[in-house]
Amino acid sequence: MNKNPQKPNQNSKNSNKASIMGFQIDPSFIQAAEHRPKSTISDAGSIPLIDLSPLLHHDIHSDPSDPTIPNEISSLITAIGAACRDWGFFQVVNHGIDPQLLERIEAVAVEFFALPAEEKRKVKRDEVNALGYYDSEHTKNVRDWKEVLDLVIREYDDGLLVLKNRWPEYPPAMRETCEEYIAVVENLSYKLIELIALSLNLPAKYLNNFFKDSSSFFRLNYYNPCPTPNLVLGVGHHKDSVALTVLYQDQVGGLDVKRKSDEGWVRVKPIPNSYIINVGSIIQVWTNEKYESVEHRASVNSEKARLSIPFFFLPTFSTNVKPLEELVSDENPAKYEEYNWRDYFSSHLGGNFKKMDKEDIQISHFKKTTII
Ligand SMILES: O=C(O)CCC(=O)C(=O)O
Repeated sequence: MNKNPQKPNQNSKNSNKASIMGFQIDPSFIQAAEHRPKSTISDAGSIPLIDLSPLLHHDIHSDPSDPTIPNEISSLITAIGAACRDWGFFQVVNHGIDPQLLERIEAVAVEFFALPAEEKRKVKRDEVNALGYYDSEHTKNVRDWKEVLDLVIREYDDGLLVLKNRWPEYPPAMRETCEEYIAVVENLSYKLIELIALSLNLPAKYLNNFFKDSSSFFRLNYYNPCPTPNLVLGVGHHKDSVALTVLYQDQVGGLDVKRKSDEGWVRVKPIPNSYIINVGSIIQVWTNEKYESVEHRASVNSEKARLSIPFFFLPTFSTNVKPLEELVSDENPAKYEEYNWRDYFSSHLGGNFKKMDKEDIQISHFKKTTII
């Protein structure tokens, strides 16, 4: 890991730096007092840990009421259902992805972010095509203390929304390693979505069709050390608007999750070769809130750079997202109006690109009002 990396580009001519605790910090990074992270955040009582090793020995049966489902798989389905309901987050081990591939993807990512700023800017995101390198992303209108490289698994261009990968020339192994990685992490995402479908008493492959020609994307997040970690966030508090996030992180730690039971922040303890899975807003709508998308954020620290690699598992852009018929009833009517995934996704891009005067569109905007 590069121990002396460059800061997010706060040296640009436009930045008005303020002296904070003796450090020159661009004020656009500074979080409002109520969102600043405490330095004492604990990893005790954190998200459930689930062992996926039963999947290494058994297939996933398609019918949730099939009496021949092995006990180990039934227990796994129950554990995943409980984690989605109670936490919206869980951590998995024994997922079957080769640890050497994880080492290789970490290595190319670290090598890329250690390149000189001019080299990284050769693949910089712009207002037309939202993919590539970026160091000024905003979450809820506050700048994140991070650099990213965004890529999609399937390029897209409908004239208004353009998503074309910008592959860096260096490190030379970047493209091949990412493509190899994407294939296996997508496969893991399918297994997880099948277990989630079974936990909802739906056939295992019930949700799979939504992901045919998926709009899934893949991000490398790099958080440089920060002299004032109590004032900024690597990624501000947010909920993922995706179906499922499948995140790999290095051993530094910094992902904080808002615990549903008491709304307290807890740190996710890094476990070697594990993944952190969270339910996004699309699953929240599909399940009519049985499973909810939960707030999380990335804290930074003053000593070590941190790398995280989320894979955002997303439906095809033409999907109209609405509560699944099987999960609504007279007693539990649909809580959301239908929305189009492409339009929703596209409306978010501007807000991530720069500071805006208004908040991004959220699924709460599609929530039906209850008349009593
Ligand atoms: O780096 C992390 O652990 C969290 C990243 C995240 O929430 C995001 O990229 O949306």
